[in-house]
Amino acid sequence: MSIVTKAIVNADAEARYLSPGELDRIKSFVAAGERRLRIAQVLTENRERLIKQAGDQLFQKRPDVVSPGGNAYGQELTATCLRDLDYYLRLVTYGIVAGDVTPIEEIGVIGARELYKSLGTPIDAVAEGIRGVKAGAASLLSGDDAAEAGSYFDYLVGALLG
Ligand SMILES: CCC1=C(C)/C(=C/C2=NC(=C\c3[nH]c(/C=C4\NC(=O)[C@H](C)[C@H]4CC)c(C)c3CCC(=O)O)/C(CCC(=O)O)=C2C)NC1=O
Repeated sequence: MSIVTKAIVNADAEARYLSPGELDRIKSFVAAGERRLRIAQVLTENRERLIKQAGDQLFQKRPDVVSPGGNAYGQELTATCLRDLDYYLRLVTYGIVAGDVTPIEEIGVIGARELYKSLGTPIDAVAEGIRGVKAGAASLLSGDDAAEAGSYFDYLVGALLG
């Protein structure tokens, strides 16, 4: 839920107008909207490059995952691994646009640890891959924008590592 929807749901539950505090928070949310959209746009436009670079870095740092017996060994599983990184970048763009980590949490975090455990996927390596996407994203953005985007990647990595 975005901060706007959340405030409306809360206020309506008490059949009241939005409070000055809620209106203030919505005001800052709207004021920062253009910036959030700009960040999401840059990441969306560069998604292929970001994922490819992060994958190359990950497989250099963790050759075990793409070696025989590794969870991402072979063309098909390597592609599935890169797809997962792409999924996570997509969710990060949702979070940035919403100004809220809830979409990332609901779509990509809840149940993920159990899923990866059952697949035998090393979650620390997934986290390493996401950190690589974060670093690539930072190199495309200005300082403030990089920090803003970075906070969503950090949330994701922290939540996956639990
Ligand atoms: C949008 C929310 C969403 C997420 C997050 C998601 C993840 C996800 N990753 C999967 C598999 C997988 N995920 C990986 C990923 C990796 N293996 C490694 O060693 C690397 C560290 C890592 C890449 C960074 C691999 C290799 C598989 C296939 C494993 C297998 O089939 O044995 C699967 C099992 C089904 C499938 O193969 O598609 C799911 C559901 N699906 C979703 O809908």
